Amino acid sequence: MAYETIEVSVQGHVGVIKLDRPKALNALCKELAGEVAIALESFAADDAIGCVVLTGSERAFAAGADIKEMQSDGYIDLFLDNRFESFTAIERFRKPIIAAVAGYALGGGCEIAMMCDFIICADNAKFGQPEINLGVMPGIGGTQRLIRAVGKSKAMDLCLTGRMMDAAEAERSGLVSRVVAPDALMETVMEAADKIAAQSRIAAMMTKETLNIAFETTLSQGIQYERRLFQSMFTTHDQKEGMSAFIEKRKPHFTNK
Ligand code: DAK
Repeated sequence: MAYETIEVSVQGHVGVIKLDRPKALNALCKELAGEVAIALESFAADDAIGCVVLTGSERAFAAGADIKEMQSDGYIDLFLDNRFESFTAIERFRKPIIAAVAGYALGGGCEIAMMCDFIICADNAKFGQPEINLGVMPGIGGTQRLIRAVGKSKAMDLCLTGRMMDAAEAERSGLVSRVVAPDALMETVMEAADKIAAQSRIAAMMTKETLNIAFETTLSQGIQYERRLFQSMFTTHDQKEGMSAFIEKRKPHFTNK
């Protein structure tokens, strides 16, 4: 498939999606949203892929939704094409997905980074939900995900003032898992992605699913869910292989069975 707004590649067992609209700082347009969903669909169907990385350029992960594309739209335009619904492909993606963020991750850019399982960023990263400066508000889950990630006070501060926060503040507040130098970003992220892709696919996918369920359930329901999935893992070859390999002092060879 020839993509216009993203670059898609495979490195080992890792699928990489690079947002690629440099002249607009990777602003998210309708075409880009559709292409990201198509790329994710193909990685979901590809048994060789164990982890995906979503990234942008060194200057911008994505500076938000494309303001020029939507400025003249009305309610009916957004309603009829259900604008950006296709980004839910990121939250529905069942294999692990990491956001590698350098530069601006603003508005919709911050929102799609937060849809990923975790964010590793460069020390030049700037996060924010500046929609209020445009007379609107976050609309791809930003209000809901940011408050869960960083708590009420900082989420309110960011969404109501529209200010940006730097990488150090993002790490302090728990939005990102690690901050590295810009030229070390992809190496660090690919190392994490390779590690994840080499795990038992079943264990990785069940672990992701179980962590995510914490946002949807009570503590006791979540713990029960975890216990049941944990027990179910003892039906897999990968559990036998992982534990045998430990006892035999060798590396496990997982077969995703
Ligand atoms: N959209 C379109 N073009 C953008 C853009 C954007 N979000 N951000 C930057 N660009 C373009 C600029 O217009 C400029 O283009 P030219 O003038 O060269 O043609 C080029 O990228 C370089 O930008 P700057 O010249 O402004 O570069 P600076 O380094 O001076 O500033 C900046 C970088 C990131 C601080 C600045 O560009 C900026 O403030 N950008 C806008 C950030 C922003 O407000 N983001 C939030 C967008 S609103 C929806 C749900 C959600 C949404 C929409 C719909 N539905 C459910 C329907 C989401 C909304 C948003 O994300």
